[in-house]
Amino acid sequence: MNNSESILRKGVLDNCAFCLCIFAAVPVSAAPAENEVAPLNYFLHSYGPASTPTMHLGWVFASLLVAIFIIIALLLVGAILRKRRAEDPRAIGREDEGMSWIYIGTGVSTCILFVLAVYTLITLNKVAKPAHAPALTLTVTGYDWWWKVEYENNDPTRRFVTANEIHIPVGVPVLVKLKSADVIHAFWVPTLAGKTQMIPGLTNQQWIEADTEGVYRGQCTQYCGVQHAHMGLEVVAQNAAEFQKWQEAQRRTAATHSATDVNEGQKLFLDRCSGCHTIRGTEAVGTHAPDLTHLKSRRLIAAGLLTNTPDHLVQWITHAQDLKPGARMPSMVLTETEISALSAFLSTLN
Ligand code: HEC
Ligand SMILES: [Cu+2]
Repeated sequence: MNNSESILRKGVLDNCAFCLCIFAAVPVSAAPAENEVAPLNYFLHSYGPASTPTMHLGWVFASLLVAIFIIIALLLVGAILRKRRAEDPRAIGREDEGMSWIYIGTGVSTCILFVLAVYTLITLNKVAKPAHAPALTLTVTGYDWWWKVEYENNDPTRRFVTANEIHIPVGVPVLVKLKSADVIHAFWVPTLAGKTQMIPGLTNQQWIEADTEGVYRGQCTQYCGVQHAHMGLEVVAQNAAEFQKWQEAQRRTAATHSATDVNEGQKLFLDRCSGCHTIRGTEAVGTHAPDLTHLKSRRLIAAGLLTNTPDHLVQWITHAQDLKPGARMPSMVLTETEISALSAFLSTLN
């Protein structure tokens, strides 16, 4: 089994683990430590005010439904075990016998459903808007199968673009405008907020806020094609100083270097990759693939599929179609010398 196969298998296993976790839903009380990924199976936990009311609602619904299930199961078992009084000629029942139980049951269910409906509306209202005005606005656009992330600013020179990794400062609401470049996707970072659809031609919005520093995993939740399962993202919540530092670094264009192999790599990139990818500060201005200006600063590549190591980068570039079949990037055919020149160039994209 070659390396790319083993990586792929791990991805498949991750997905199975995710499905199992949905049903396991084990309560975990600790907040994720800094730089620890809060996995998707934390969706019954909340690390921010946009998701806390929804999480409470979820727990109330789940507890109530489990209680109702148990009560009904017990009643059913009771009814099955109950001995029929054979000597009673009315044992089978008159037509109207037991109707009062139907009235009581319907009445109780109606009251419970009414209370839940009111509680749901109150919750919806609570999460509709943040308590104070958002400190930051982002536009996230869904593509088959990755996320473009644009940081807005009144000053156009301070705007910048990145992909698949969203950084936010802790403790402040962030407005996220949601668009799609192709089909319907849905943005979901379960520990921070509910799901919102990304619909072509429409701009939806939602807000997210993290109470504690950490990395929160997100996922597309609207089936959008063959690689839907590998359309993940990460939200990295940082303290204000670190976030500012990150933002300043992202605003810079790519640094130029004079080493020969780096130059060779850059030429190769312009020839082979710039039709799709942008590297700000170079002539690469492609718009249908992730912006790679600060590729090295990201934790993961290919929308959460692989960790961002030099080895994985080479495997991705040469075997994209084995690792993520159907992805909108071809497996690039490159010689050993081309690979090392390209790697040298990519390693400068801090
Ligand atoms: C036909 C368009 C196209 C070409 C040509 C192309 N790419 Fe890509 N590339 C993409 C798309 C689309 C993605 C996103 C794939 C996904 O995650 O589903 C991508 C993803 C990547 C990523 C991962 C970025 C991230 O942050 O997730 C890297 C690195 C990358 N490409 C490097 C290259 C290099 C180097 C070349 C040239 C040798 C190249 N690409 C050529 C379209 C292209
Ligand atoms: Cu999807």
